[in-house]
Amino acid sequence: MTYTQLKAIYDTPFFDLITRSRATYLAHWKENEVQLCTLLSIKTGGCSEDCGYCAQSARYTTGVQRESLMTPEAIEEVAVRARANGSTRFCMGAAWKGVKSGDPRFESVLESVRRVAQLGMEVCVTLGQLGETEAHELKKAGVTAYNHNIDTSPEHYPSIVTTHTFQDRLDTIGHVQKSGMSVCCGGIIGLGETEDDRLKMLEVLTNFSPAPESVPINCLMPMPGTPLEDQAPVDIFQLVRLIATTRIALPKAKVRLSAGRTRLSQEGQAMCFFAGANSIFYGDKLLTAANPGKDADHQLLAALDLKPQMPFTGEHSPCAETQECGTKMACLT
Ligand code: SAM
Ligand code: DTB
Ligand code: SF4
Repeated sequence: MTYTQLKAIYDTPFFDLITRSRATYLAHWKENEVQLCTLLSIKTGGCSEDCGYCAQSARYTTGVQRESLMTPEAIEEVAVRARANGSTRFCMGAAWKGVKSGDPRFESVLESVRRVAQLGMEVCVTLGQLGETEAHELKKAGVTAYNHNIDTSPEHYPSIVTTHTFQDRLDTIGHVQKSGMSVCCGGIIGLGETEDDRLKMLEVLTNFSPAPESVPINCLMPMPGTPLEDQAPVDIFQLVRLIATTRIALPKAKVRLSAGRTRLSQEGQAMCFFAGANSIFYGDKLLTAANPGKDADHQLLAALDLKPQMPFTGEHSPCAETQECGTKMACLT
């Protein structure tokens, strides 16, 4: 789609826009089902890059403690718990510029992927830049989707990051597409960009071939010590408009209401789900930033009659804590 087409959708009167996006959602998705994804930072902090929003960049003093790469055993343990708690997607993130085939750390990530892939969840990784070889190795190990966000418009990108380019991001996405892994790609709003920048970002996403499998929409978590620490929260109606426009433009993509939910009201999140968001990160931590805890999400989804997406394999397993099952929220407790 072109920017002009997207702008026409985005500028539709608010209630007409969300009515249309809800209809698009209903035509393509199981009604009222939300995918729960667990995020795990498998290597934290000390990153060479200067992304202005990120607490893990070594260039800023943010209070994030550097941690070395987790072992496959430790990662597998967390993944097993995530599955028991109802997650159907497990996403492993690493704070580094990129990965190289043959590097022992990359070999260790491949082993972690092989283990998680056997648990019957979607396996997602976000490891920064990669080439064709690395993409094929990840696909072979069992990765379903590679998360690599374009984050903002091509025009705004250089004001946020200077250590790599927007084109570098697109090149990695090209290698992921070639390997057969799905692309999970979205962005962040609240970086000081305009609403037009957001639509220009969406224009790039809608022109991917194949279309992205999922689109994370992050609202900036302003991390102390980063250049963007003082950014104001995003206007909720602008967020809902963007989600609705994304749902209409990419009807088959999972639209993930990602970082920043701790700064949204429950009513705001409800509007995002109505407008077509159908996936969230679940658990009290994102990579380093806060996320609403399990209890808050349990309560929110129950209040909205939203059901977590059922696991893909085997029986609906009883909740790890209560060993009860049978209600729509049992596995979330
Ligand atoms: N290093 C890899 C990369 O840059 O692709 C993977 C990890 S990186 C932390 C993954 C994504 O998290 C970023 O592209 C960005 O969209 C999101 N992110 C990072 N810090 C954020 C923040 N403070 N608020 C919202 N989203 C953030
Ligand atoms: C994405 O788009 N959002 C997630 C996931 N992909 C890797 C990361 C959000 C990070 C929020 C900031 C933090 O936790 O440090
Ligand atoms: Fe590094 Fe990724 Fe953070 Fe940028 S977003 S500083 S590449 S971890």
